[in-house]
Formats: sequence, structure tokens, C-alpha cells
Amino acid sequence: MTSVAVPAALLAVALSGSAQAHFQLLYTPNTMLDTPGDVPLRLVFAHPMDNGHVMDMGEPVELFVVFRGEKTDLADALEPVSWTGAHNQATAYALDYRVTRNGDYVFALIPSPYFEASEDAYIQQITKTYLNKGAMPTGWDEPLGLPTEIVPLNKPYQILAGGTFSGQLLSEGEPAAGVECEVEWLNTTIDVAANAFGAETRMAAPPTPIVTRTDANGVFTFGVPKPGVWGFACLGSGPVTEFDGKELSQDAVIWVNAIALE
Ligand SMILES: [Cu+2]
Repeated sequence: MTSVAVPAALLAVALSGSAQAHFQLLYTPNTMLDTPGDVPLRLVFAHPMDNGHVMDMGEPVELFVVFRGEKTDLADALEPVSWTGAHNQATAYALDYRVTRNGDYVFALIPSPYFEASEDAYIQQITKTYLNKGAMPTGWDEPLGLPTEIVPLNKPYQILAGGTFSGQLLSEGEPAAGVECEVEWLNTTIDVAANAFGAETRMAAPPTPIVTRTDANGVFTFGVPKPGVWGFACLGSGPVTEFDGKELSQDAVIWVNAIALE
């Protein structure tokens, strides 16, 4: 995968248009639920580490949830919304999903390719996020069979700040070695009712993107320095490299929640 990963990584840095990278968000505010209820999900294409500009999403190709091995399509329930970023507005997608039973809910999004005009190329970030109800784990560690995906090796809704998070990157179900993965922290607040990021950043963004790389088994590990929402984007790991006659970077994104033990 090295020969694929290096140009894709360089491309992604060049594409971002800011010091930090774009990340496809698949956000829900509370990833460990005690009681049944409607859970807001928000799909936003953004630059979370520096709370940069937000980008228009096209209509998603697929959105589904897997619960106890059963896949449910959610794309029909999505509503386009106007998302307010710190600097601009863009089209995002929203839905409220009813959680009733105990267990792990794994959400997966295949967005439509995003055209980055400045680079004359497309980006498609295939994204997963997790929530649990009732403290009963039921399958967070299983792959979903996506074209490319990160399979968590630590419980993704309960990562420990000061500990580590590891994931295994798969491309068409096989470990993807030597791929660069960018790491970001959700550096602002989210108002899911208003469909808006906060105006402020919560900390100074690091001067350049945080980067790790998968080993021979496709595994990466990151020491998680603080609580909050962390995203990992492994770049160009998907099997499709071209869309509409142009270059496509098909990336795998995962979101995890880190808590402090205190
Ligand atoms: Cu961008």
C-alpha cells in the first residue's frame, strides 16, 4: 500500500487549504446512553482541528447502522441542513435516530465524492462512528465490510485520555500497511439543534497535522493526550482511485470518544 499511500497523503495535505485537514464528521453528542431516546446524528464535512471552513456535502451514497449484526439503511431519513461554521455556511445532513435496545450501534457513512477544485481531484471519506446503550458491548470490534475502514482495537466509545487508541486499517477487507493516517480533535463545540459549530476554538491547533502510519498488519496506535472527540483519517486506502475522470482519494475515517479517569 505504500506506493498508494504516499501520493495520497501529499495530495491530502495540499488539498486542505488550511494547516489542518478536512474530516468527514458523523457526530452524535453522547456516545454512551443509559436510557432509550432519539439520538441526533449530524454529517458535516469540516476542518475540526482548527474549526476551519465547512464544505458542501453532496447527497450521501449510503448511511446505515449495524446493531447486533443487523444492518439498517438510514439514508432515506436524512435531511439536508445548512450548517453554520465559524467562518461560513455549507450543506450538511441531519437525522434523529431512535435507540431502544442495549448494545453497540455502529454507524457508517459513504459520502458522495467531494470535488476539491483547487487540486482538480475528489475526496471521499468513508466514515464510522459508534454509540452504546446500557454498557453492553455487542460488536464494536467487528468490521462492516466497507471498501475501506478502520476497525477499532479499543472500545471506541470509551477511550481513556492518557492511554492509547489502536485501529486496524482494512482495504477491501485486507490489512493496509504503510498508510498515513491523520489525527484530529474536535476543537470546538457543536450545537446539534442549531446545526452549528461554536465560533471559538478550545485550544490552539498544533502547527501541522498530527500523523501516524499503519504497520505491516495495517495497525496504527495513537497516545490520546486529552478527553474529547478524536478522529482518524487514513488517506487513500480505498480501492477506488478515480472518479469522473479525475483522481479520487478514498479515505477511511473513524471517530472515538476519550474520557478522563478521575
Ligand atoms: Cu478542506
